[in-house]
Amino acid sequence: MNSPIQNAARIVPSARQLAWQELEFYSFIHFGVNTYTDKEWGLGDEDPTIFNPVEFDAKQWVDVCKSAGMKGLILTCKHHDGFCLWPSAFTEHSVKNSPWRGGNGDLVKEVADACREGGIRFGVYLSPWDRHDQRYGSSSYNDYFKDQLRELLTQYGDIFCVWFDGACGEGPNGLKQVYDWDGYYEVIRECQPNAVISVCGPDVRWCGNEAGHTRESEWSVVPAELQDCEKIQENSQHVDDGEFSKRANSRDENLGSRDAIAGKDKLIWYPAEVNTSIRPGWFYHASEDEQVRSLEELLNIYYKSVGGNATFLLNLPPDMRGLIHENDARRMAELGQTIRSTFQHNLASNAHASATEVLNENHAVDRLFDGNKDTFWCPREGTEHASIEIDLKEEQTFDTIVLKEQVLSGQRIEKVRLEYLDQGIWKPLIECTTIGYKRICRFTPVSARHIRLTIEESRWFPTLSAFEVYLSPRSVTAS
Ligand code: FUL
Repeated sequence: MNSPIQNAARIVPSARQLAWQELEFYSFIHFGVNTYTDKEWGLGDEDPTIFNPVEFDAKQWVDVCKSAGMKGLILTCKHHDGFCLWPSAFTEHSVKNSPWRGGNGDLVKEVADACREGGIRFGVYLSPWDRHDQRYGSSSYNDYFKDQLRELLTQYGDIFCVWFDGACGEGPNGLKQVYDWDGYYEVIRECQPNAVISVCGPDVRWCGNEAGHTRESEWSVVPAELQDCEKIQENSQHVDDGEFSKRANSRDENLGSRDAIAGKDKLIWYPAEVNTSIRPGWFYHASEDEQVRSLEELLNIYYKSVGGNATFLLNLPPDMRGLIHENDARRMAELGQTIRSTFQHNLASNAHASATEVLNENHAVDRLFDGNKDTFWCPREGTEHASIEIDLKEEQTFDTIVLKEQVLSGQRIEKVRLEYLDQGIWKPLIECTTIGYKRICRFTPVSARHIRLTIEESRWFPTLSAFEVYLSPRSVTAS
């Protein structure tokens, strides 16, 4: 019989979860009537004629995303105000009654096409909370919502993600809606089986805050109860019936440790996404033009999310022209430039290594350096501790080490220690906890030829598919 920990170690991602995780970094685009009213939440009574992005250029959005190294884009096709960025056949409250493109435009299509042409993935945000539609609060609203999902999921090519927010406030008639989540999921699985359903969905977990904070130990294997829609906002307009407070909640700090999973009936693969905005608001406000997050802040969030076994969903709100503002665009280009130059040259690509134990030839330790995500080193089943000595073949200066588990086999590593050899003495470099899909370890630059990785705790037996060593440009400039 397997132990509970062994069972946890055997839980693996679905193909759609793995494909999503590999995107690592992608954008959120909040755009709609709020862009023109300077609001964060529209009331639903906005006149569609206010929507007129005269300089709208989907290619500019995609180019900005690509300059930062993003591999996807998620568009707010409909936010809480109910205004649709595509000419839905099921409502008049959409671009078709705006002056934009003479009422003949389809913004979702232009963005989806630009993503495809630019080689990035396209995803949709569709707010279940609708402050405009009169059907809200009745079962016919659920039908309306499913009809809209079908439109979005059948007319715009491949969709990588459907992003659901749990907001459930009152509609124009003062009623609240009982959402038919299972019915929504069915439509998505039917129309876009490869798309992940995020946040209020079964595939991708909300990290628990909108500020860009990440956990030190991010587990993708967590109690199944987290899968329930539990994005409860502090705002009084959102419902919190207290039901969720008794159970594991995506805001909890400790979700996947041995303690956190002990005694839980069912565990699942449910990886985290970190979502935040480049500015204080989700929608564009001219008053925030000087509050674009600094390069330092964004890099930090990037390293802690993408480099902390999560993905990074960064919101870039286009302005009234329909363009991503110059300040945001400039910051994205700087961010991309820094990330690209940091990870350009892996100083361990020709390294040699030895491990305390190797399962067999297929899992030899040189698998760490072959650049192939599907090959991996591992010791024998049941070996929870191991250490690997890496010889870079010559002394190198570095400040960043990337570690990757082979998550197709599960997430198992709980604690590792990195050291470097300095004149015959092993000196501490850094310690960290979980690794999962990717852990980016950063430290003050050191010069060394030998590095030692000690896996101090793991579940069942660890796997590692990559060990990469880099020097970031900041350290180059500083030295
Ligand atoms: C929240 C919404 O209420 C915000 O307006 C925004 O869309 C954010 C991503 O999710 O719940």
